[in-house]
Amino acid sequence: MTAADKQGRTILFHSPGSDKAWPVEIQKAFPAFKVCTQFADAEPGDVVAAVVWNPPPGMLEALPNLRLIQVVGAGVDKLLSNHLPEGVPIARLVDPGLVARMTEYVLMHSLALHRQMPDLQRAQRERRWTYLHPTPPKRTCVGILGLGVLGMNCARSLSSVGFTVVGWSKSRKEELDFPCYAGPAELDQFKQQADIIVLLLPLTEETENLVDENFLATVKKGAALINVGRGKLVVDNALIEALDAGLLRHAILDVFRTEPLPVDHPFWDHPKITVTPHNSSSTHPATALNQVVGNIRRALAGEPPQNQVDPARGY
Ligand code: NDP
Ligand code: OXD
Repeated sequence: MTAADKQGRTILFHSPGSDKAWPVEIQKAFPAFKVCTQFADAEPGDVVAAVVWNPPPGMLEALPNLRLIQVVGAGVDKLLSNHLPEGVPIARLVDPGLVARMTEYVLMHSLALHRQMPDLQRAQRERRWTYLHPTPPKRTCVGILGLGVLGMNCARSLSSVGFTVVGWSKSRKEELDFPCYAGPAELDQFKQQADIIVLLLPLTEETENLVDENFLATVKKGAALINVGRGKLVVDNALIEALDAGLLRHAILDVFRTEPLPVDHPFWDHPKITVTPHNSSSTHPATALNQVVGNIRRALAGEPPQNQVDPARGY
């Protein structure tokens, strides 16, 4: 009997609300395995790989022979906030489709903010003919906090349509064709330049509440904010106060501390806030299946997965 014969034969898929094609396609790729979409249908000791999005606490710890935790998304903050089985590799997705949709969203809203669409829409609602002079995108600096897979692609795309771009990340990025700052000591230099600030950071102990009263007090006056990272990067009250005081001119919010955003939350009808329901981007089997299948095959062969997450780093 080979090592492969001794290992379990169940793949658990737990991602309520995702595309129904996921478990079907995984089953096609692994015909000799049982793909369970319900934890209750799986024999815990037989599960070798768990493909998950926000699994309930305790579920993964109950699988003693697990070899891979594959997240069907890019962010792992929720997953890492659970107790997880020791030593089981965790992989996140780097999905070209997710990158492309996120880039569209950031580009679309950066263009709309650059062309002062919130002011024009307000003027229309009030039946005011308000001529706002259009300016070239070079005069608008889009600052991206988080120059990872998503942030870097957004930066390239924004540059290609003519925006001035600056970035900020944890480690220094060399040889980029736009200025990039690194670490807390250089955050102010970044903020002094950005007319539109895009949050594409993971939620970690270091980034939680980064956009607080102090942060907002030192942004360029009248800057705009786009948050597509995670809701907890931003302190809600501080954001509302900064908008009301005119420190910020508008905020585009796709992610929230509590999702769905509670119906009585003040963000819903704030005149300077645009709310979208965490749909700036999403992962699809058409562009991400190969990576999931490849990682399961690697796990079965005893190899580390692609796009492995470092739990100590938090992303
Ligand atoms: P990556 O891991 O590829 O990139 C993260 C970036 O953030 C890196 O550049 C990293 O710096 C930087 N970073 C992390 N911690 C810090 C810190 N303390 N200070 C400064 N920079 C920091 O992630 P992705 O680009 O794939 O995704 C980013 C986030 O976007 C996800 O974690 C998720 O929360 C969110 N997301 C939201 C979606 C939505 O639908 N709204 C969809 C998908 C993702 P360094 O390069 O030095 O490591
Ligand atoms: C993700 C997300 O992290 O959808 O993939 O937010």
